[in-house]
Amino acid sequence: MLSEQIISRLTKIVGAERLLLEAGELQHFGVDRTTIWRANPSAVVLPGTIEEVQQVVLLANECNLAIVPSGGRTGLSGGAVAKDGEIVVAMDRLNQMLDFNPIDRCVSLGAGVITAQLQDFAAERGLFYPVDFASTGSSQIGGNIATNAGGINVIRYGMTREWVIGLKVVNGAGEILNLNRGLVKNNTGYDFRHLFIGSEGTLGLICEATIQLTRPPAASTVLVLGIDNFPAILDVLRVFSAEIDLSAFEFFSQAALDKVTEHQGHVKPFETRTPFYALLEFETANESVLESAMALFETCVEEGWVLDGVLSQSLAQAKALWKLREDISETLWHWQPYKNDISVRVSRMPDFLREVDELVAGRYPDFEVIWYGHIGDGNLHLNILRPETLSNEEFVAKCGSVSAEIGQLLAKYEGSISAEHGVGLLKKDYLHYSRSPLEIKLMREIKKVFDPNLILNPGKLFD
Ligand code: 2HG
Ligand code: ZN
Repeated sequence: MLSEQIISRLTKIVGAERLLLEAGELQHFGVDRTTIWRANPSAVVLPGTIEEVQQVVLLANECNLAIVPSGGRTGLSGGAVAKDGEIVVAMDRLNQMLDFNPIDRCVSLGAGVITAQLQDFAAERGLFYPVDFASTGSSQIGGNIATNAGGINVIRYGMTREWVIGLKVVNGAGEILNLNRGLVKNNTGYDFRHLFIGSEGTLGLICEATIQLTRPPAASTVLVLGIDNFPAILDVLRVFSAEIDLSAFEFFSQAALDKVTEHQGHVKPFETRTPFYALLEFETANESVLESAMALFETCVEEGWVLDGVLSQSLAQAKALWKLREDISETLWHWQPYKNDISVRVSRMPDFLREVDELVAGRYPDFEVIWYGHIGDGNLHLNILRPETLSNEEFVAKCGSVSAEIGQLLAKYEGSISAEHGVGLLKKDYLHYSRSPLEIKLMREIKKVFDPNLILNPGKLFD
């Protein structure tokens, strides 16, 4: 509970209508997509300017209040969960396009702009914002930057980090930093912008960003292949990427396809059932790319890697094929899945996957594990479905042990416990499998530089 005095000071900063205290509103703004923690913020504020954000942070420092920054709350690691009476600072009102420059091909915008809005804004000007993933309809740019969001085009365009050329943030001390100011080249010492990208709201609140846009791709074709075994997926990746610039190379298991076709009513790509499926996308500006793709498909069939396949003949078909992959995450919410988002170097994936499979099958035989992910960049989404016999608490506890064992394997394979979703609350206990004690110590010290009173998103990333 906040004191009357703090409530009145917050009201002065943002106005009575922008200070939310009702139980329903607290519930709404206090969680992300995770279902493990209960929302329990003490208040939600909706600032309308960077100066208002600054005032809230200064007040929090003065009165020792914790802040949870909040974007579209589509996160999957609990990074935006407010469970301990924190003040949620929601960026929804910082949702303006501020400046567009066609020569620099960049746009400055408020952190609360929805990702799809930015994509549309770019398209309307003959440009392209390439970071794309299933929740672009509700995720906000500020949250994407705070988690360095990845998605389905990373092999071609990189992660969010690649597209941020300027940032305005309020750090934990309540100071405003205007970082990099839209420059492409700027070698003037430490680039703080990159420290804030992916910092999960632990160093500052991202209020504005300048985003680089690019030329739109030519029309694309989607190819879905039925694959005989996991190592064969990598053979397919190798031969295709040797000849064609792929914009996506995704994979999913037969179990994932079954769930998505049964629950969403999507049509199967073809009748043959295969253990794994790969989805490839590439630009087809000219016929020769299609000819190469067909020839490569035949090679893959001859080698015995690929058992069946379908090539999109229209934009509508390409979109329908994408849905088989993109709707998996949404479909699996039905089972309250425990999510792992891990990466290893692509070349190590078959051995790693075999070891994880053996581990889960041997030690947790009642768990159904659904595999899918962005195989082209080494990122696997391993979703464990909750068996009906286990309560959510029992299930989460058991999955924690699985994560620790997978963490040990990741350490052996020099992989990452979080490829793209971030650490948040969900993975902080496993951070040490990917980062050395020295690195974690230095991260804590860096946090203190930007957030000396440790008021920003406490308990996220590390304790
Ligand atoms: C995806 O690639 C998203 O579909 C979500 O990153 C993954 O829900 C997941 O585990
Ligand atoms: Zn993903």
